Amino acid sequence: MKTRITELLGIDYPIFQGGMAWVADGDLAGAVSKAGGLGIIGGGNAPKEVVKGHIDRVRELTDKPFGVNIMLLSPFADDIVDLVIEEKVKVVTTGAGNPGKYMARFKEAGITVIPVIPSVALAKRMEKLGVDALVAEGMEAGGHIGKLTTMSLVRQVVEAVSIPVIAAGGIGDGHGVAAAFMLGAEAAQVGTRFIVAKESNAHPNYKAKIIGSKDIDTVVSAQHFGHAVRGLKNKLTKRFDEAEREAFRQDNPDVSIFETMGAGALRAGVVDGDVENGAVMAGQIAGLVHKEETCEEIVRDLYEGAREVIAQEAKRWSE
Ligand code: TUI
Repeated sequence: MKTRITELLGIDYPIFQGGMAWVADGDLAGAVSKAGGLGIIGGGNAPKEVVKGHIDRVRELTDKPFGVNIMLLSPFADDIVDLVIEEKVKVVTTGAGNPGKYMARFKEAGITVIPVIPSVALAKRMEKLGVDALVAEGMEAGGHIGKLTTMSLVRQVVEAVSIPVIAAGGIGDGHGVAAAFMLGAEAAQVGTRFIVAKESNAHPNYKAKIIGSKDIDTVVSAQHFGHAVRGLKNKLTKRFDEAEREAFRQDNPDVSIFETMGAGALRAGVVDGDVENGAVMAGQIAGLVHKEETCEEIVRDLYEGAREVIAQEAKRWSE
């Protein structure tokens, strides 16, 4: 099957693996790309040398296309932009901001640019800037999120732009992928399910917490004073909730707490496996993620699952 996205990128399946900070390293991205999806290295807050190591690792694992996600709030964002150009990375996704100031350099380098956007306004601005496609990410997603749900956002973005759209947020199996296509998306991005992949180096405690979670176990922290972030409930999110309630009571709240409380928390959760005091980012679909599987099994299940659902429904609707 072909979409503008599979054609643009030269991938076998219309499946992206989200570029998750600390989780999406060379091993994970390489395994997803090898399986025929688009593996994406999560730049996160990592310095250039670390991301370079991930790029080298993907290239050891496969010759297939892969991407790098540049997290625009990172102090190293400029360096990662230099790196993807030096390394001739073909695909870049961006998150947590507007990549406008880098566009001329990306285009000059022939890079396919795919910003993640949380609203129609930003989608239109990005299309005018000349980006190649958009990931429309709903607030079901884990990590830093906007305000709209995937259902509402994807449909409105597809209607508002002519470039292809990849749906993200709340997609964890073939049904979700099929739903994304029903909204007009031409690929789906999946994060949470890949955290528990066999090739994922996320700490076993983190994987176990996702596998053991149910639909209502995620919360959004720092919604009102910092950057809204979705993750599994734990001691850290309780402390965030308390700080937020306290900040609401004050006329001039000290919001720096929301930056300091986050610093290092993601590493603690993902790498050290401190799933109580660390950040355990995950999307609302975590309750659907039941077991550890290889990236090949996950990509295949997402694709074949969607095929089956779409074929069944096509039959039903044509009768
Ligand atoms: O970026 C993500 N997810 C993330 S980034 C991240 S690291 C982090 N940790 C704590 C606080 C902040 C970041 C963890 N998860 N997803 C893509 C995404 N991009 N979601 C929302 C956005 C976004 C938000 C605002 C994109 C553009 C934007 O533009 C604002 C503007 O400048 O107009």
